[in-house]
Amino acid sequence: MVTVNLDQVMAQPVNLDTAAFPPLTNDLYLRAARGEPTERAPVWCMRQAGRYLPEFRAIRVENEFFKVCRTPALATEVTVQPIRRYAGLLDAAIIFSDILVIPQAMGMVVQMVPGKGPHLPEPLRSPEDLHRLTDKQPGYSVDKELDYVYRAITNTRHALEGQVPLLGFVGAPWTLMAYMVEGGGSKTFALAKSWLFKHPVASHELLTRIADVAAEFLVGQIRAGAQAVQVFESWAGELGPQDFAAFSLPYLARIAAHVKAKYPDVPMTVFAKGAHYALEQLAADTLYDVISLDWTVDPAVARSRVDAAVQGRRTVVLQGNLDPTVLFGDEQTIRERTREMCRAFGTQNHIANLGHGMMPSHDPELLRVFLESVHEASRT
Ligand code: 1CP
Repeated sequence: MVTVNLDQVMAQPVNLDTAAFPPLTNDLYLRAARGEPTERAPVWCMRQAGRYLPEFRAIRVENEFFKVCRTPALATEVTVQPIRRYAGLLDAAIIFSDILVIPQAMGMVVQMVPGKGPHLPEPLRSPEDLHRLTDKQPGYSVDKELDYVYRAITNTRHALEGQVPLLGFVGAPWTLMAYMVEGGGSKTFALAKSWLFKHPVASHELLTRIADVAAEFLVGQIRAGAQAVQVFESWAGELGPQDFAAFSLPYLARIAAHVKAKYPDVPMTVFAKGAHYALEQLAADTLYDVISLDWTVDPAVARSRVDAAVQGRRTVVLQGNLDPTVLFGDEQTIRERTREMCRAFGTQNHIANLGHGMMPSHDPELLRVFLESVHEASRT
């Protein structure tokens, strides 16, 4: 039985004090992300706060998606829900928000359509539409537009009571451009990709502007209390190597350079889903501490390619990468596949995760099996 007392959630006092956060009692994720030795691999899951959890759905019944994002008490509650349910098993929390808060903060209308996902009713149809974006208007402030995310982060840091670190995140420029041009998800990305070839100059302008908003936003999230950050390039795999090198990699690198100049010690992760061909460039040509892998990449192969690319100049940590659909299998299969995954990564310089996010039809108790299996399998 799931009971969520909304009145009680809303009655929680909001704490926006960034000067004194509770001390962190589990720093496994942060140590692993910095390439320090760990007694086992930390574990968390992309989309761990979400629709597969009945306690999340109970909140959503009465609250529109972006209202949850904009109300610190609600965003905090859904961020903490998986930490509470899987007590002692998760090693990080990720702030409840969405990658599409950036297009919104640049003046676009974004709706979350139940059962369908994001819908942008007035997409960018041609380069002239760039004038509609607000980020170059006088007095524009990323921090003002996205202050509600900062408030949610600060409040959540207090509510977590130091149990696990809190991650911030942004969508990467190409992925956000794809939504802004397509007006939503897409099977072929024909509109967004045609921009790259028809309007390369305008595409680069748009990607640069998104990258600069994203970088500022990550800096603000860290200032508000995020202890590590992840950049989601979910549609990297729609680009081949040549176009990834031109339209994704430089902007991923730009974001990391900007954030690292201000916060060199805050771990940064890049998840370029489908860009297996670019592992060497991500390792050698960007400042991300952690490269997150989808399940199509063999962990041992990834490890050796990344090590060869950096040649001992720095440690690159790998995150991932169990196929999320393995969680549709039985317990024994999940245990075996998780053990094999942990063995393939080795016990060090690895953050265990799925190769992509949790899905609405996943059974929460089978996620528990995955988390327990990582704890058992990755102990040194
Ligand atoms: O009705 C609902 O409640 C909407 C479901 C939902 C949720 C729970 C959406 C709509 N977004 C989120 C939260 C979310 N999105 C988080 C929160 C924290 C967590 O991970 O637990 C995060 C990190 C995201 C990031 C996100 N949103 C990505 C990148 C990660 C990925 O999965 O590749 C992407 C691509 C989105 C877009 C988006 N938002 C929502 C949906 C259903 C989608 C995908 C739609 C599509 O396939 O185009």
